[in-house]
Amino acid sequence: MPGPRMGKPWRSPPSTSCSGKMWWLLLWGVLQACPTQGFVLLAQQHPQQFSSPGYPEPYLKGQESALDIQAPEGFAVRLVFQDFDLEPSQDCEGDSVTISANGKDLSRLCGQQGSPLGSCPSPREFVSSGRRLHLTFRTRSTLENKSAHLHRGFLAVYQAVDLDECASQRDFSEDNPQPQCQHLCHNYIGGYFCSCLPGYELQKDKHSCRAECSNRLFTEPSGFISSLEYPQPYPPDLRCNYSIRVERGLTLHLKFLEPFEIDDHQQVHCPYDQLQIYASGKNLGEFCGTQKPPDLDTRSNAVDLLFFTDESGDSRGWKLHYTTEIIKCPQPKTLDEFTIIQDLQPQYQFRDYFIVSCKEGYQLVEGNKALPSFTAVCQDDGTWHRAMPRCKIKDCGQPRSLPNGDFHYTTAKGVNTYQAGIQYHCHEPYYKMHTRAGVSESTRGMYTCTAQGIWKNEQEGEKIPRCLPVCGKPVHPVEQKQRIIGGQKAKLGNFPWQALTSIHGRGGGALLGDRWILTAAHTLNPKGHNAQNNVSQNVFLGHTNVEEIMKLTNHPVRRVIIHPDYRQDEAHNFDGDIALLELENSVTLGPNLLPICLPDNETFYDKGLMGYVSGFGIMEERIADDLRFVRLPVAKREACERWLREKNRPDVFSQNMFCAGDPMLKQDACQGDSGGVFAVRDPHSDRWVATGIVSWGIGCSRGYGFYTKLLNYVDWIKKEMEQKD
Ligand SMILES: *[C@@H]1O[C@H](CO)[C@@H](O)[C@H](O)[C@H]1NC(C)=O
Ligand SMILES: *[C@@H]1O[C@H](CO)[C@@H](O)[C@H](O)[C@H]1NC(C)=O
Ligand SMILES: *[C@@H]1O[C@H](CO)[C@@H](O)[C@H](O)[C@H]1NC(C)=O
Ligand SMILES: *[C@H]1O[C@H](CO)[C@@H](O)[C@H](O)[C@H]1NC(C)=O
Repeated sequence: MPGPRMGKPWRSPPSTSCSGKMWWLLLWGVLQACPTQGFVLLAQQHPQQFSSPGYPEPYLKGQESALDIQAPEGFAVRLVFQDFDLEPSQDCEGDSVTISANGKDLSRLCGQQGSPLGSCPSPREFVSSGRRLHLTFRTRSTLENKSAHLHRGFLAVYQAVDLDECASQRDFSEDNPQPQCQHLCHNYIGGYFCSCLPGYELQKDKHSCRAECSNRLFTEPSGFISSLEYPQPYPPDLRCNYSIRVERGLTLHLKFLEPFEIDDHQQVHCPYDQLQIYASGKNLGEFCGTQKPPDLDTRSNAVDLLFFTDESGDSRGWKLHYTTEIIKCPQPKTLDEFTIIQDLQPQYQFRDYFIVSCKEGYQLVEGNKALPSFTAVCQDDGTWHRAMPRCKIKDCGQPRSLPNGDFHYTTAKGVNTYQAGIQYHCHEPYYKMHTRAGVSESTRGMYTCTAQGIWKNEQEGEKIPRCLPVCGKPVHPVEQKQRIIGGQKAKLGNFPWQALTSIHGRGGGALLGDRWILTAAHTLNPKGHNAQNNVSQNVFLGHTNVEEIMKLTNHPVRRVIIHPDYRQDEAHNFDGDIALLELENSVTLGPNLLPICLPDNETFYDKGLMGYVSGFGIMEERIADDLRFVRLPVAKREACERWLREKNRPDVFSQNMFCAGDPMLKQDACQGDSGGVFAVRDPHSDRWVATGIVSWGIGCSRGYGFYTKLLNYVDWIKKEMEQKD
């Protein structure tokens, strides 16, 4: 830091400082007598001449005059005698020129140039130590008028020359009034300035230096920092703050050198002087004593070293070498064996990143949150911006429950995680799993918890199987060997498809699947009822006793589908006497509630094939309390036609009907049995098949009964049942 200028180069023109009689002879410039103060000559940087009074004529004896030559601030006066001729005398006690500065005589001169007598400046140069030079010219008065000894006096040149103020600094003398620089002095023409040694600051007085270290900044990537005067004792009362600031992403390493010495105390930790180290504002420790701090990787690009000293002590201080390195993040470590760090690097530094994934069947989780992906970036403080996640095994959750079926675990029970296995099965024997051709139920029902966390079947994927009702497989089929005369009470489970309807009076029906009732159209729209009355349809299932069956749920009907061929207004035409009731809810199948199958073969209508007709209809002129059944053979079509002709009936016996019964036997279906089915056991498949619907007859228990031929309507039934409303 440049110091103050102690003087200004003098540039103003020479001027007189008083007025009076001209006394000295000046060859250049103007000089006026100044009786009270004497003369003052202002020196300039170019040389000027002056001479003794009267020069070069001999000077007068007995006179005395004084003259001051003054240089501008920061300059000294240089005086050189060009011609000198004074009367010589012992010690110049006679005539003399005395040069003094600061009140001290520098020289007394007399004699002649080239003469051994006297003390003559030959040629002699005088430079003032300050800015003034005082000159006295004295001649002794004498009685003799010795014109032979006349002397000329002197001619001199004066000028202002630079004063090297710093010379006095180097050559200090007590009587030198020049201000001292405490540390360093720098001279320049016309002045000087002071500066301080590193670590010190020039004070307001511009001369003194004080240790200044409260705000030192280091930005180089490496360097040395030491306490002041190191390894000499550090100054007292320091409040130093050495800050190192390097680029983001770099870490500063500190290495202390020997000697390390800070005033210490045996018991108290660093009570006097201490060195505190902060990295990114975090205290790394306070140090003193003679044990140097360990090498430090600060993991920071901003380090502050605070050094405090008290008023005493003579410890030598400390010195450190700091270096920088790009910051590194700790090697990422997985928290479990299922976590995979992609392309693991041997080292990660600032701005590097890593990606984490999981082994198949595992899911990234952070806390409780599942993550779609994970990336962590190395931050400028050497930490990862995100903590390592975990990999949790994928959980498929509770398997979906299978309507009318169930599942069991093929792996650990209740464990629904990756690779767990379950096996669905349907409630046998009432339900059977729907499978594609050639696929076994166990294959169709096998599900595995996949890596995606979804239960999947190998072929069908997520779709769970369906349990379809098993038709025509009563658990307690009717005994077929018995010979039946007249009607007979059915046992529970003999005809589990049997429905009791209450629409326009009592009727029958049969369960198809687990949601449909097959019945006769005329139970809904009876002949003779001209308008379609808004009547309620009650459907009961699951028992053989009327009272009991009514206690069970009434199955609400969602939809009524009457075959379009049915003609309610044609009293003698029961063609198309078929209808379907779709129940609001599926029923749960069981031993007393099972569907019947539909026919698929004309052979079911072969003459003599025995079938069963069951119903809650009228038996022997009264309403039955229980389900009863009769066993009837399929009759020959021609026989029935003939029988009708004989009776002279106008009734239509269409190809959509068949007849059954035996005029020789007194048994038949009757009113109230309408809608029930003619059930045949198919010996090939061991299934019970509904081949007909109880449709019409002539009286009860007499001759033949007429049935809707179901085989003709199977397509229609299937179509309607598949249709979703
Ligand atoms: C030291 O200097 C740094 C940089 O100027 C500053 O951030 C820090 O606060 C200072 N510490 C103290 C104790 O003054
Ligand atoms: C049948 O009754 C229901 C309410 O029970 C009514 O909303 C509907 O309009 C009636 N339909 C006819 C044709 O009367
Ligand atoms: C009908 O049944 C007979 C005898 O059981 C059989 O030979 C025939 O293939 C069956 N027809 C159909 C279409 O199933
Ligand atoms: C000395 O000489 C000068 C002229 O040279 C003369 O004027 C003066 O009167 C003399 N003085 C004496 C004391 O003789």
